Amino acid sequence: MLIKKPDDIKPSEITPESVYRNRREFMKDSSKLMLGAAVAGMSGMVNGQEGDALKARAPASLEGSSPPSWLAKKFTDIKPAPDSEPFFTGETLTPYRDITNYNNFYEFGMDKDHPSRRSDKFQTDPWSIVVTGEANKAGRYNLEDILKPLDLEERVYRLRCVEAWSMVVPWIGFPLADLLQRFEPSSKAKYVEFETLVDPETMPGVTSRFAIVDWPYREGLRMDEAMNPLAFIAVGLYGSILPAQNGAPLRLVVPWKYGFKSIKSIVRINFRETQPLTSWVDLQASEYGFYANVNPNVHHPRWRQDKERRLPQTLFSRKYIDTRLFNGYADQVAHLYEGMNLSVYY
Ligand SMILES: Nc1nc2c(c(=O)[nH]1)N[C@H]1C(S)=C(S)[C@@H](COP(=O)(O)O)O[C@H]1N2
Ligand SMILES: [Mo]
Repeated sequence: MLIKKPDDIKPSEITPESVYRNRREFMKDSSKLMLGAAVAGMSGMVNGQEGDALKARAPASLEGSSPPSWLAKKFTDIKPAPDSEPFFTGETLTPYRDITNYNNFYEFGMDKDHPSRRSDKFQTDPWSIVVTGEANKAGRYNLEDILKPLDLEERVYRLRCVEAWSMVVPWIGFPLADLLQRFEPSSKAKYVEFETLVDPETMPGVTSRFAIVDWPYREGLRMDEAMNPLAFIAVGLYGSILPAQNGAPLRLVVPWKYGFKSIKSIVRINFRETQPLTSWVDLQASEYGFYANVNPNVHHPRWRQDKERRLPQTLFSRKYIDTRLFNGYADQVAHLYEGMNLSVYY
């Protein structure tokens, strides 16, 4: 066992990464002992004290405003990612600091550090989602009811932004399909559309005269894409709840598509018969498509897409790696695009 006792751990050593690694080792060991049975209270057992473990993993921006207790409780029982692709990658995890300070979330501003610096007023409790369109169970659902029947699991995915940087993120959440099926989409539902909250009081980017998006931020998927087991809704990362800047309280994660498809802070889900007009297509259809599949052979009109800069980076070292078709998830998703010309449907 690689788990240290609390007395051996200096406070400076308790980083989100160290807690996460210890917990992961623990989960692996326990699952062997318990023959794969779900292990309750893992985070608590790492440090011996559940409260401390949660605090150690909580992002700085959430200090003082703890998550609602029903949500914190869900985080004590997370099914670990398996040790193999596609729900896990052995690539080095991008540090917590980079994942939570280098963000695109234009509702808070256009610079990479705006979302982390300007989101302290953002409120995620209470939160509800309105479900509309081609579904038998349309209506308004509050977050607790949405999450109640779902078990949280971990997915370690690559995230590739259309701007040609990438990260490896240990998300916590559940398959998108498990959520959508509960709303009983009808046979007319060919697409699903998502919308982000617009709150001028807490999101300085939405009233900025530099804003380029026609709010609300909108994204969408074809229904068969949405039902693919890789498509995920994240409510946390590195074992703790999502910080505002990463799309709290819940955001989409579509790892084979450019990052802009992974819409944050969702307040509306709309099932439709026709393809929705998404924010980036609306903004510049010649540069950004509805499909937005990661593709090293189809370049952006203004830059190439066959390499990417893997974070973290320092001023002195930048790591460039080859970009892979469908971001390395071709085995899982290539069949969705059979017979389609990917330079036309970019
Ligand atoms: N609502 C909303 N969702 C969004 C964005 C945004 O500006 N607003 N940016 C997108 C882009 S371009 C990327 S690359 C990812 C970044 O996610 P991260 O900040 O968690 O890494 O979020 C996506 N989701
Ligand atoms: Mo992006």
